[in-house]
Amino acid sequence: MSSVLVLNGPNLNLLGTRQPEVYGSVTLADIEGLCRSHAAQIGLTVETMQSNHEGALIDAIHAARGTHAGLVINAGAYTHTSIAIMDAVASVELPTVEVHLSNIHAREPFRHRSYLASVAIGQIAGFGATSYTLALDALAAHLGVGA
Ligand code: CA2
Repeated sequence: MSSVLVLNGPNLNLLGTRQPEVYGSVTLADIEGLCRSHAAQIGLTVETMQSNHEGALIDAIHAARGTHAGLVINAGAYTHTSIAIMDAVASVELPTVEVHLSNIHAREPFRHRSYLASVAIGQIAGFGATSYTLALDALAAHLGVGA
């Protein structure tokens, strides 16, 4: 069965504890559980990882090569700043879906730029936790899993 790495970046460990008006009330554990159960329904397995550290995220992306068939990444604020994460995604040559809970294009201008977008197969933003299940669906379709 194809395995997907679901990576979450800085501050996403705080989900459900602060700013519910922006990010909703679901916790990261809720999202990871949702990803696991949805993946099982569509013929994928999921591994999850969260870090507040850019280098740790890059190490996880490098380690995904040869282990996972694709990536789902919410890089948090690193989305808008990190050429290093963009380069890591490009280097592993794994199909990657960029996800965001909020609609980054309807927020402050500095959130409109995504360095990841140019190396991802696509971006899903604005659907809360559902962004993640939509990303898994898109990756499954791209991989031809469950077709
Ligand atoms: O909408 C998203 O998923 C974001 O990636 C979330 C990032 C933000 O910097 C991006 O522009 C869009 C921030 C995650 C911070 O999460 C928090 C959760 C609860 C309390 C505080 C921060």
